[in-house]
Amino acid sequence: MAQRKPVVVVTRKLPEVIETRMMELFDTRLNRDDKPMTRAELIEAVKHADVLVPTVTDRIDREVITQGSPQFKLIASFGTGVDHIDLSAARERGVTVTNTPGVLTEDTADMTMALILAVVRRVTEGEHLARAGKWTGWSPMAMLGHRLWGKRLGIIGMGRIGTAVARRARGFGLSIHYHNRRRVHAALETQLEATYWESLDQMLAHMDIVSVNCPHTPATYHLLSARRMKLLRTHAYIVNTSRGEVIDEAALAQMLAAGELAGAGLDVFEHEPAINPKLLELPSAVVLPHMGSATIEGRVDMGEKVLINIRTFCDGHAPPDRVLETEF
Ligand code: 8YV
Repeated sequence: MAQRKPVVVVTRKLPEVIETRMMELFDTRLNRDDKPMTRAELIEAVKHADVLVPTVTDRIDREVITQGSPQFKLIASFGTGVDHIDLSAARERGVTVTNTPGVLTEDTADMTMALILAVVRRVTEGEHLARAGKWTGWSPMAMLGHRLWGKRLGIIGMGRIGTAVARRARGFGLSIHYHNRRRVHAALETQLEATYWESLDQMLAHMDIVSVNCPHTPATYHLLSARRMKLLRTHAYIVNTSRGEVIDEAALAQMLAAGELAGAGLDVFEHEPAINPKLLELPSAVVLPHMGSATIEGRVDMGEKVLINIRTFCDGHAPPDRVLETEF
């Protein structure tokens, strides 16, 4: 890249400290009012930028990538998931893609536990009841949920976040089961006393709670299809802090409404920010606005990673968080 400072377009508002550093290091165009960029604005951006810093809310598809100018060489995404970026189009155009793995693992795992607790122990239902002034006093049979201790948790996707969830879940007395493309290292399995299920179908049929922690890829789209969710027992719960697309949301809403599943804790949705209206009516669904990684510490760490990725790339080195298409 030439000696001039690289032009960096940031699509959303980031923590102050990150924006300040970004301005110092690069010829940066910030989005101060945080209004999501339109498709036309994104295309305009790649026509003038060397580097684009998008988030999960920007769809960086083939059409956007191919309209980039020859100097457009890096997509330094602010986030771990890269399903909003067409990786093969980027590779074909010689555009490098980086993400921010690792720094939101613990926060997302915390939120997964929060959702497990909320849905199984009816935390939000109870809160709504109390706030609505409908609480008439303690009763032995009121607001009964289920005991977590001793139940089986099936983790779909035993990567960083899945493993962090497993560590926490053990403290709550849950036994750990998992399905993953590859079996994890034996030492980790032993440490977590985790049972590997090669067959997802088999695992689902035996779980009390299922946590989705795999990325959204063509292979995991609707991994929890209507057919698969029917394998779950009616007392089972589903929690998702990964990507909405991994679950057939309409089928899930239907099954919850029909009492074919006990509940669901969802931080992510198939058509964000839209949420299937059926889910919003169901007390057995706990819904959050994609806030699994929303801590100030996490956002700053993510920003630091973006800075490092841009800096190393522009200095002619391999950026540490380069995303390879083969990983997804
Ligand atoms: C991020 C996420 O906040 O990193 C991810 O993959 O899902 C979120 O928690 C978001 O992607 C930021 O772009």
